Amino acid sequence: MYKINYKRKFSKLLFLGLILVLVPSTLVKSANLKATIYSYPADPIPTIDGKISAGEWTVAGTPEETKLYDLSDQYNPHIVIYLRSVYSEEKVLYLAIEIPDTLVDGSDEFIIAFNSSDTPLALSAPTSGIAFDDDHDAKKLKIESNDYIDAFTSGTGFSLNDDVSVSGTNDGLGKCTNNVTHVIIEFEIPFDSGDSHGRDIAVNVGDDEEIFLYYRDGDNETTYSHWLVELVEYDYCRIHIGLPPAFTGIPFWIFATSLASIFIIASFIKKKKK
Ligand SMILES: [Ca+2]
Ligand SMILES: [Ca+2]
Ligand SMILES: [Ca+2]
Ligand SMILES: [Ca+2]
Repeated sequence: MYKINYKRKFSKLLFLGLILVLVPSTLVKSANLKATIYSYPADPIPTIDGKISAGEWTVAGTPEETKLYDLSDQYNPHIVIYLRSVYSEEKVLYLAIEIPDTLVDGSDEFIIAFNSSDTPLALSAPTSGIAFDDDHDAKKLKIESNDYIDAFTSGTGFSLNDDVSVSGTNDGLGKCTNNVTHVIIEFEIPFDSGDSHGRDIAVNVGDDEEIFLYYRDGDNETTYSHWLVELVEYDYCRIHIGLPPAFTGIPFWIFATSLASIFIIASFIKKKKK
């Protein structure tokens, strides 16, 4: 009589299950870190009005650049986004983002997705095409109406679920303006809102947080993102909450004062020798 080998059958099923779980994430060939945005202690605390006022973001230094690619053809001209960040003692993260766009349309929108779980931010799923991985915190800003939406990735394309739709809370604030050449966006995001329903980030000073950017330029019928469709890869940036390594050892003013002192002493010795 033919006997069913349950052990063998179970191993086969387990193997198949593992393959199904692994396939979507392994389709992404690589994730490329393109820029680290250091978040500096705020001075002053920015006003979230979508305008970069004089002196408001100076402490954050030169903006970091990152490219976003046309989703329909990554070899079409890309756009370059500029990012700056500061944080306050009240544990709030601030971001200033500049996106080239000359005309504001009702369908223009920006998404910043945070890697708030340990899986890759973006993936290529065989059934739904390109997509965000699910359950990552994301903040969306509708450019024309200035509607800020605290959300999280759904795992289907670039669509998001609003935090409030799952009993979460709308945390943070976002505002923008257009200065003819660029859309200027300012965000304030709490380090840790405590909203687990909304999959919100939970960070502290010294932490790194990966981000993936998306911009829909509706009037140009073009969608830009960090996604490199043809290469099945994606770029991402990292926000480091705190100063760059060069600044963490010795504060710059101590370094500058020490250097000046050495110079004065050396000149004095030189004069004496004469
Ligand atoms: Ca401002
Ligand atoms: Ca536009
Ligand atoms: Ca959220
Ligand atoms: Ca939330």
